[in-house]
Amino acid sequence: MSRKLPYSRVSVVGLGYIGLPTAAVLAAHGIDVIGVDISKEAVNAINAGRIHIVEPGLAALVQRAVGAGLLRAAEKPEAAEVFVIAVPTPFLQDTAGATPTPDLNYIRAAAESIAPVLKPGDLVILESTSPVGTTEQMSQWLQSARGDLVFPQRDTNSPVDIHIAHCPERVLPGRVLEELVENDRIVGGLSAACSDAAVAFYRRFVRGNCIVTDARTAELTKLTENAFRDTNIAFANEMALICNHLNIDVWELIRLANRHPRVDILNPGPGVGGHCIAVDPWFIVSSAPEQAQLIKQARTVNDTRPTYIVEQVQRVVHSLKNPVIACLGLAFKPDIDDLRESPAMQITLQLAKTLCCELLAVEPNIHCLPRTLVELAVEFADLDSALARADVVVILVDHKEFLQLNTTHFSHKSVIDTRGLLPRLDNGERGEPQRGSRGLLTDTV
Ligand code: SAJ
Repeated sequence: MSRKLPYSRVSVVGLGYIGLPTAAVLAAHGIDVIGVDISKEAVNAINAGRIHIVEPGLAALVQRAVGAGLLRAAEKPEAAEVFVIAVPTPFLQDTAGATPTPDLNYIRAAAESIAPVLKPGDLVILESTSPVGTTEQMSQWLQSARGDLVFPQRDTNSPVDIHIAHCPERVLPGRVLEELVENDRIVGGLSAACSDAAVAFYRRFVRGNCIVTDARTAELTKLTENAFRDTNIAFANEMALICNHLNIDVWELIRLANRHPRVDILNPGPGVGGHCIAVDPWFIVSSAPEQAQLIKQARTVNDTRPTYIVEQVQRVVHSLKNPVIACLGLAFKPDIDDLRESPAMQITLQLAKTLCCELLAVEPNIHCLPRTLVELAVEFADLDSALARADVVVILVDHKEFLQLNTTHFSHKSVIDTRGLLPRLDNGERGEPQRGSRGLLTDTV
């Protein structure tokens, strides 16, 4: 007689860039999944087998899962054995200059929405990136909503009705489906039994290791990973500033320094975008403001980068008569459609507001421009026509379409290359950035 596998019915709360791929991967492993989202449009799209975000391979996976009857979306939670919470944790900045603080309202709303359908034996996993202490806080919110059930509290191993763990998502947009399965998982239960329950769940679809710790350490681990990357990008961006001041090619400098066996400098760019690396370090700063000096300074270096790029473009434009400017890329990184917290968007917006010239925007991953740009008379252009018309080209994202160009496409134009794309074209490098390949045009930043 076949034995039912543990956790065969899972609810994923929040069907965004993490929740939807997670739901689809679970369904692909034969698990019955109910996805929950407050957006009616997202729910309707998913139930029709379509997706509302761009992620390689996801459309086909969702279509198959919905077709097989293993994935269904709803606006309200239903009973399940596991609840995976994958809702946003943005930050709030009350006044300019103040340290941003985490906004836990989405987590609270998600917890309160699942509370009525919880039953003894269920497992609740918080995957949203969270400041230290959030998982305990979530357990308290659940306890307040369901006085009839026993939820775990910090540092106690007494029997509970519901198991709770924090298992931060750590997947890279653009490689989500692969990383969801292959990456190691940090599993931080509120007790040893909570961790065991969460490990049993992840083992159903994760090929990487499941490494157990407590919830607070799991929370800080995720924040640390993103703060580490932010600080390293800030170092590269600061080197770009120093090189510009000393008239040295930063790409060549980094390529040379990286030949040292213990040096691995990241790439400078137009700033750090997305809703993770530009946000999560603030969760550390707000919880330990006196101690987190370097992390805070790195945030400032990266946050000031878009303004610096705008100033570079303005300098070039002011020496020309009625130039046409083309901004290549609006997304926060290559080959995705995500414009949230994108420095490329921020730069294009600032240019549109401050320059009185024709401004073209090229973004191969979207179908139309965001309204904010349309209202400022920015024109949505395809790559060929933008390159044919532009006098000034601002390279903001190294999308695969731009890597297919060659340097002759840019001849007789002023180019502000924030991604070190031109040297890669000249060397015939179409893939990942070769850190620090030599810059060619004098107008590049
Ligand atoms: N960037 C640079 N220079 C670089 C690398 C990146 O300027 O050398 C910029 C990118 O252009 C982008 C930003 O940084 O604007 C962030 O991009 P990313 O690719 O570094 O990271 P994310 O935000 O897409 O995903 C990160 C990942 N974290 C780490 O690599 C430590 C991912 O594993 C996390 O799951 C994700 O944050 C998240 O959800 O927290």
